[in-house]
Amino acid sequence: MGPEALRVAGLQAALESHGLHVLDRGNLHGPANPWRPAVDGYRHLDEVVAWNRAVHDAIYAELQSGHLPILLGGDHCLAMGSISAVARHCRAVGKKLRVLWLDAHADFNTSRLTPSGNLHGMPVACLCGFGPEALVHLGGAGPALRPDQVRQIGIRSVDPGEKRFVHEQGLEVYDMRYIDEMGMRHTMEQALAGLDADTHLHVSFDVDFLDPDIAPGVGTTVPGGPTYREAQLCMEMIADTGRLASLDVMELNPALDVRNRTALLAVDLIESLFGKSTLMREHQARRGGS
Ligand code: EXY
Ligand code: MN
Ligand code: MN
Ligand code: MN
Repeated sequence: MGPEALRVAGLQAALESHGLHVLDRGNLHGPANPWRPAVDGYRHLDEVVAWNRAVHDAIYAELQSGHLPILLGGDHCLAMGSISAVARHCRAVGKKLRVLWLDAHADFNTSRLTPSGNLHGMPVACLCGFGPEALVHLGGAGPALRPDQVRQIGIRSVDPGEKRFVHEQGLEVYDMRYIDEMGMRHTMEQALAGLDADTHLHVSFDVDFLDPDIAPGVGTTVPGGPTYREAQLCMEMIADTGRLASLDVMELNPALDVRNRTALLAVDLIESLFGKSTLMREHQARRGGS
């Protein structure tokens, strides 16, 4: 239902209003959610593998056509499919890859560490090589990512074993305490440092990154997230780099939303990610405004 809510909230028209050409490829298809308990530490592994293969193939095809793919979700486990396709594409064209993971959660659990068995708590670990074979090798031999390619922003809910593993693997995490103390501007300057013309920037935006007061339409709300203005600045600073080359918008659940408010906010933020404020600044400059 997440992708449909984003369509109803006007995502395509919003992007087109900024001069972008948008192709809606429709929904991907895969097995239904069986709602079964975990087996060997994973819930619904076969279904998650099938869906991620479909996502991988769709995203890889768009990248090969020279497009900027936007994956609408849906469960954040699907970022395994999109990012493994992005990593495969970067290897093929000789680009560096940087992944910004905007989320309340680190999503760095393994089958041994997970408290739930839910694979949406494990995609970053799987992408870094810590997970079942079928998910680790979605985009070919070897893991899609090294931990030093990832920057996590907005984190405020990490399980105890997961926390130890995040530190052990040296992930660069800008948690809410860091954002509170240093501000979003400094945080984004750090997270975006070192990008150059040869860098493909992928943003994986879990909508639960946002404070639940402004974004109630997600399954796993965690209080104390970025405010509307902090989230806007985050998106605007990403847009200013000019390096955004692929995007996931995940975990939106309209059944938990209030009058599609979270979907409308997500569209607003995606517009900023594609340079809405930059365009407004240029417009003001052309008119001689301040
Ligand atoms: N860390 C918890 C778990 O692994 O079960 C919660 C994960 C929630 C993940 C949400 C989608 O970002
Ligand atoms: Mn989920
Ligand atoms: Mn997530
Ligand atoms: Mn999350």
